[in-house]
Amino acid sequence: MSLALRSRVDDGLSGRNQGEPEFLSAVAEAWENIQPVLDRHPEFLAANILQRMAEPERQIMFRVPWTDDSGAVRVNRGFRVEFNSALGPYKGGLRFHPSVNLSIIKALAFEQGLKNALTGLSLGGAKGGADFQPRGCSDGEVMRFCQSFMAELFRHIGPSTDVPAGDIGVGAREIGFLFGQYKRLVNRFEGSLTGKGLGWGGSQIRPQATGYGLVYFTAEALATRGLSFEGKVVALSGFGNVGFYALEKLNSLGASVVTIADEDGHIHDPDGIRGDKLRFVHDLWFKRRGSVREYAEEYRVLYEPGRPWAVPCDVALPTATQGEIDLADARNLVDAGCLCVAEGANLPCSSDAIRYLREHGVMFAPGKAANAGGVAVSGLEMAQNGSRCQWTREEVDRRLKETMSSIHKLSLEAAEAYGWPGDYAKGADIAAFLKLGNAMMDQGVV
Ligand code: 2IT
Repeated sequence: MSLALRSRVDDGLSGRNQGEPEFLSAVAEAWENIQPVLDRHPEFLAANILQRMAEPERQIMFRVPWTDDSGAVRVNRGFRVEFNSALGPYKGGLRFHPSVNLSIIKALAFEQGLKNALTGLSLGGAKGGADFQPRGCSDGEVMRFCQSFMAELFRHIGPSTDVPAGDIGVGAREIGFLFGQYKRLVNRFEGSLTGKGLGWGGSQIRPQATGYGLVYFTAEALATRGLSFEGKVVALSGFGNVGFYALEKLNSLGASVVTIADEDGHIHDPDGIRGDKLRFVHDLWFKRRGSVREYAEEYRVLYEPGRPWAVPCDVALPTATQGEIDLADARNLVDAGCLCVAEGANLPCSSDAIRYLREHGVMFAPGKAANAGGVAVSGLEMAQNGSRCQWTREEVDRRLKETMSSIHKLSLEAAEAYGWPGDYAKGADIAAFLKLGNAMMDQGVV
């Protein structure tokens, strides 16, 4: 970003948010992308929309004490950043992972506000979580942690106030424990969380939504170049809540997924992860939280430490976490012949990686557009809870597909209208900013 531009949009941002590199970089990236809007609509600058949009409406941090199985008292730090409510109740996931800190949660909450704007549903932006590692804990420990976490969070959330969901480290088990404690504390059965079990207020397709949506979005992007997933080779990283269901959908569309990865390394299976292997991968993650090394041992394929991005592929789908594709990885992807990168995770690609991919003609789909399927189906879960009904699988899948298609169209049209044809990153930020910015303008100085 140029110096003149920086001073135009920064307005003390870095000074007020020291020690928060993830947050500053998420905002800088978005502000750079929306420059053409500011040139055409100086009223946003006059109303100081940028400074207001980069300041969370409320940030909650709290102590989460719990007792482990040995009787020792442990303490974690809980967060909920309620970023923007101009479009609806605060909405966004909870992440339990040792890397969680205020900077990451603010970055994710800021992104979530823009993402949610793209869904066209009435959803504000938020994110939360704790620096807690559920992996390696017993069910009892996870339950006691969730109950303690909710003992504080419950006073801040509600179906029309703030509706958390899952994210990394928060799946069906954790949502169950959190919901049980919430209901006990408020004495009301209501939709204050999404990702609930199908038998108690959950929606069809919610577990699959982010992965399926990612594939639907990417298929639309490929179609703009006359391509489809049929016969394409796909490199995938995380194989959990997002990656596994993407894997499933990709197989059904005739693609061949040749890699999966975890924090330590990746496997390369040139025959594709299909048939029985899919069940193995399912159990590896959802039952055992095991290492991909086990896959390599079971099917006698290559295991290597490090990321999977140097493997020859047509499409790369980072589905693990933030910061998993840097400039060196982007170079590897270009050299490996990759033609499209779509973010299933939030903020997996660094700014210089994104620039490099774009400069080398690789289609790039940003997470706030490509992975919005999860929160979109959360929005549908809220609608079903509000009317005390449950839609069929086909109905939810149809709406998910429609939503991804509409986000794709919105992003492309905004990119075209503001002078960046085909640039999904700029298009998504511009479309989201216009939706959120205009709502804030209409609602006055609040
Ligand atoms: O990053 C995300 O969009 C999510 N973790 C889902 C949020 C939600 O409220 O469903």
